[in-house]
Amino acid sequence: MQFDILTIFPEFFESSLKTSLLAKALAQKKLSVHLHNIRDFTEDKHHSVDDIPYGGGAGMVLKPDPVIRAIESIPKLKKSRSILLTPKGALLNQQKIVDLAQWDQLILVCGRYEGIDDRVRELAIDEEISIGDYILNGGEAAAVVLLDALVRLIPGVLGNEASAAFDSFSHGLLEYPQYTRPPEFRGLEVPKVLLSGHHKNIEAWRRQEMLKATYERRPDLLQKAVLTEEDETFLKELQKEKKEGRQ
Ligand code: 6GU
Repeated sequence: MQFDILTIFPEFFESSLKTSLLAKALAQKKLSVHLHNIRDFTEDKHHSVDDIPYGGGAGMVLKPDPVIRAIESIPKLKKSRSILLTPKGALLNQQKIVDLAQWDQLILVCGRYEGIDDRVRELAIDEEISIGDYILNGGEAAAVVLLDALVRLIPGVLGNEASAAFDSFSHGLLEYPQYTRPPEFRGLEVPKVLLSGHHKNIEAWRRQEMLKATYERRPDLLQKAVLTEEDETFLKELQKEKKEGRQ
């Protein structure tokens, strides 16, 4: 998978690309990332990437010409998609990450300042993505989020191929709690079942913990989760306990 990232702060990406799974995927050539500095595509004397907004108002707007020139300079692979990172975009979720993993090339345009001249979107953008309902100073942090989530889905990048498929959100439930040694820490014990070696019981306990966590923290996720009859029975019990607890 190839990423072409358009930004006025290419240095923003340095530490992420040198770290952990992203570094490993780059070294294994399972991933390539090309950083394009929008400022390199300016043609005026001062290399300005922004200008004041027509109609007035605070802040600066990214000029269309350097951004469009930067996009046009990138050699396109067959399955290529251009994405503008903006708080106006569709909210990112794991399903979108899975969909994006099908492309050979993602061109990520990082917005900055108060915005980007809207003609860039009209001329050169296939879709717009936001990573949440809050405002970042620019799309760079969002681009790192996209990269980080996508690299987990590239075959052969995760040590354990199974883990991406069993992540939270892949099955629509939050994860069960994890423990490692020691068995007792500051008076808190690891749940006995996990030390039992009884795989069936461990599996059942983990499933119930996933259901509990999701019920308590993100009940909205339960609508879409794939649940067994046993799961439904357990959830009804939880509901009953909660009601009785309130009385
Ligand atoms: Cl993609 N960009 C900016 N500037 N702010 C955001 C965002 C993106 N997603 C959430 N907030």
